[in-house]
Amino acid sequence: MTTIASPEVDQHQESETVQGGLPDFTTNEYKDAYSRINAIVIEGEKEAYDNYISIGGLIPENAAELKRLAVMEKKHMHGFTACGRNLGVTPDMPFAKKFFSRLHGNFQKAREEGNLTGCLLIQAILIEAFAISAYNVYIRVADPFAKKITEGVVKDEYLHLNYGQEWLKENLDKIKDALIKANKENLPLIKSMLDEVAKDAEILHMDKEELMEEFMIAYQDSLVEMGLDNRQIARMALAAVV
Ligand code: PL3
Ligand code: FE2
Ligand code: FE2
Repeated sequence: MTTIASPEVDQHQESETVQGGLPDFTTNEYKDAYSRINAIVIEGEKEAYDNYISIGGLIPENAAELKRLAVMEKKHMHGFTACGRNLGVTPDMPFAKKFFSRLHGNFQKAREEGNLTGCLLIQAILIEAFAISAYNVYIRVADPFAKKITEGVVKDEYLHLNYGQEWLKENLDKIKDALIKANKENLPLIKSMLDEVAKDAEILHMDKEELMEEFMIAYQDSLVEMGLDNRQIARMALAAVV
């Protein structure tokens, strides 16, 4: 009776993950994980559409531009729907709705309060940075069909992040306190969403550390661009761990 796993097998599996080898897209395990991840992305793009339309209601003079961003999100949603269909996967939409529910609730609350800073931080900074990190990592391990679609999508997500960043930058003096408060309430949600998706992401050969790194790069870059100093950025980032 053998009780110890063969070291050769372990090594082989590990090197596949570390080197980011492509997974087998046809296994039940892959498809099961993909049914949740694909749903998250579809739901995220759908909510992003709604959120940019809502933000347009709060900045009427930018409503046309925000409508253009929203339309891109709808296109992303259709693209990712095609990715699931291409693999023969049915997205688990109820799971995805629940996955976004707390963040969605905070966005609705900010919107009702006319808290534009909160709305932009949630959608244009946190959700977009989350999407950018996930899509950049996914592109390296996606099937060829999804890779092509995701490459097109991620370019748009930088535009969306940039939109929010520029508005927050222009208004920074007035909104800094509201920004810090909204960050404290919402960055921890992003962290727990990342924790929640990590196991399924691993099956897609997406590494959690890499996702966190990519997120922090996009998030911190945007805070630098807004004009926050190192100490303020460190404080804001630490809201994820306390
Ligand atoms: C706004 O433009 C997009 C909002 C989507 C948020 C997505 C979060 C992604 C999470 C997890 C990993 C997925 C990767 C791959 C894609 C099929
Ligand atoms: Fe998008
Ligand atoms: Fe976006």
